[in-house]
Amino acid sequence: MKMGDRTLTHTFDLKDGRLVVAHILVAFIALLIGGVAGLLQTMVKSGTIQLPYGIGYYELLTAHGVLMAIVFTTYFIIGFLYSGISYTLGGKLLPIVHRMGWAGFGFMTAGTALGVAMVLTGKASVLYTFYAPLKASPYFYIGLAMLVVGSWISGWGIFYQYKYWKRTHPDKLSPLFAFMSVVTFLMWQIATIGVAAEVLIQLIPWSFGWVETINVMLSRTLFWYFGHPLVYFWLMPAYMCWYVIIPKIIGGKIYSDALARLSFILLLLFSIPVGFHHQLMEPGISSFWKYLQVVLTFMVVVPSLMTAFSLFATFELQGRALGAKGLFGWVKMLPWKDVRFFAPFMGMLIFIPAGAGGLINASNQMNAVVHNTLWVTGHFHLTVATSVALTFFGITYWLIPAVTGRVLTARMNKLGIIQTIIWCVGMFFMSGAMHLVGLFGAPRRTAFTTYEGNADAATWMPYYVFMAIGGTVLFLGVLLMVYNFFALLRAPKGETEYPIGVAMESAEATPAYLDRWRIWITVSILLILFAYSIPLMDMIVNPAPGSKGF
Ligand code: HAS
Ligand code: HEM
Ligand code: CU
Repeated sequence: MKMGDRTLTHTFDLKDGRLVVAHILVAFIALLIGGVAGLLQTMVKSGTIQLPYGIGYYELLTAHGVLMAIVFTTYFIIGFLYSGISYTLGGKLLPIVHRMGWAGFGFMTAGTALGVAMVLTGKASVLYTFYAPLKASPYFYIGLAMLVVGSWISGWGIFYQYKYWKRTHPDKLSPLFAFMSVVTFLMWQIATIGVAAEVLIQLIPWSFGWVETINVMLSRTLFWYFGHPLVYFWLMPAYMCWYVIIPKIIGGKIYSDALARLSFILLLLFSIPVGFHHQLMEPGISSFWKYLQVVLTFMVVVPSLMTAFSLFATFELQGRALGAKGLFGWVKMLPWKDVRFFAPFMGMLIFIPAGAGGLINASNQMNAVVHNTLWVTGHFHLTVATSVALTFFGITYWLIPAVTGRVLTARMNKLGIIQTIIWCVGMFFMSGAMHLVGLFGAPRRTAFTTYEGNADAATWMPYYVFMAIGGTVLFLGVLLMVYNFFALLRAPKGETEYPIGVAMESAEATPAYLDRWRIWITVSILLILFAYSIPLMDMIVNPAPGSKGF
């Protein structure tokens, strides 16, 4: 069959399926090991246990952050996006793209193995944010660089398949899933330049001892130039599921293809020039540039509000089409017993308080209250560890069967529902306690301490206990999810649909300018230059005294 001839109801190419499964497999192994570390952290913090064999708390915390926030997410994302690219852009990957997918996987996996080995042997206890002056073995940074290069190769594969499809379908609107994948990886491509520069120019020479000191301010700034878009790199694939997959699963339609594309373009434009909202409490950046980036931060909230709006619209219209009455009657019509809907939906619901917390963080004065407290840890266990993670879990239940030629059984569906509930309950306790105790000033990134009997610190203890209870429940959730993944790999053979939604309006309703990549890339780069050029130059030309490593 010629590529491009297939309609959107074909079965999945099983050879591409193996590439997808390889990525998801690594993701769930990372989730398992990261989950063990997370559980131990809550135990240590509450004084329940002490770490054996001289394992340091920061070794553990680095392993947790790296495995969860970098390895679990990146592998899942690439696996998911490759599956959708294969399915929607011609029904299978071009041979060269298939090879690029495996090459990216190989690079990333070699880099991950090296980096994680350094962390687990205590040679890289520098936390998942790894900026100076904390110093790791150079091999940790080399591992990171390989991970990033591997992700680039995979991203280029996506661009290649997209370009080929456009060339062979000159007058057609590209599939929404593919469009969104391209935006996600364009954003990733631009954002990772910052971290690549930090690792190659600063961290590697310094950790090898070729230079004695390092410009800490610059290293933090380059990191956060990358670090904020990193969180959107996690979020955008979850949004892809919400926009493209969920409407199909509930039997409805995508509210607006044009709105979905516009929100992704806005994410591309505004998710990068905002890193300073992680550095609001730092000296060395003048208040004007902080202010500017906070304004841009509030701009990047707009596409999330657009997303909330169009999801509500899809749900309500579908509910009413099924005969729902009254203001909220449509809520009852949603397929609550289908884990493919239920898990991502709980992610959406929890994204409301999660995002609200983000708005609090981004407000300068309130940032002074919450910065470096457990409040922030609470914030991102709702965003990435719940909204994003639950959406990824929800995807797994149809993705694995679809790409391996199997079916989701009623029993697995039920286990999935149970897993989702466990996760929400565990996170309610853990993240809830983190938010509260953070407001009382309890710092993040600390092991157990009584602060020499300090009376205020003593009042934090009960919250730490709730964190440990929540952490234990969550760990059960991790175990069940990993079990579910392996069980799905051995589910009964059969056919599972790859659920791609269709839009309510016709393709002509999507304006062509949304596809003008050159314009969007140019605007994105201009915004970045605007927000970063002067403060960066200032850091390079007038550096603070260089720092040795710690
Ligand atoms: Fe954040 C720190 C600000 C979103 C992750 N964030 C972090 C860190 C992480 C993280 C990992 O300005 C810590 C980094 C570290 O280790 O130091 N964040 C924001 C803002 C947003 C935001 C303004 N963050 C995220 C997302 C993340 C994430 C998404 C991961 C996936 N964050 C900050 C700031 C800091 C920060 C400061 C630094 C703090 C400090 O001092 O260190 C916004 O993008 C949020 C916008 C979202 C909304 C919600 C829209 C709601 C939707 C759901 C619709 C639901 C439906 C269902 C339809 C406004 C889309 C309803 C149906 C019914 C029936 C009810
Ligand atoms: C940090 C527990 C799942 C990402 C932490 C901390 C705890 C914790 C207690 C804070 C430690 C401190 O500041 O001293 C858990 C438990 C989990 C879990 C029990 C489930 C079993 C996840 C998931 C993700 C995640 C699924 C992301 C996908 C992070 C990150 C940090 C963190 C990025 C920050 C590390 C740092 O400050 O360097 N986790 N977590 N966690 N967690 Fe989790
Ligand atoms: Cu941010």
